[in-house]
Amino acid sequence: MYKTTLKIDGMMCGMCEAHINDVIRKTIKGAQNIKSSHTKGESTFVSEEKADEESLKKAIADTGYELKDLQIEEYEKKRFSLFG
Ligand SMILES: [Cu+2]
Repeated sequence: MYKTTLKIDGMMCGMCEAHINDVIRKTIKGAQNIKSSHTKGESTFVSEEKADEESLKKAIADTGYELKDLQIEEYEKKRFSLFG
C-alpha cells in the first residue's frame, strides 16, 4: 500500500475538495481514504499501486486546478488480530 500526498493549487472551498476527491476516485483505481483540504491545499489517499503522477496531473488540470507536488510513501495498513 502507498500513501500519496498531493499539493494542489486553486482549492477555495468544500466544493473544490469534492471535485478533487472525484478526480482522484476516477483516476486512481481502488483509491481509499481520499481526503482533501482547501485550507492546507492538500489531498491524500491510499492505494494498492503507486499512483501515476502524469495522469493525476492531467486529470487535475482538466478540472481547473494545478498539481504542485506529489509525494508517495509506503503505507502499512493497520492489522488487528483477536489472537494478539
Ligand atoms: Cu471551491
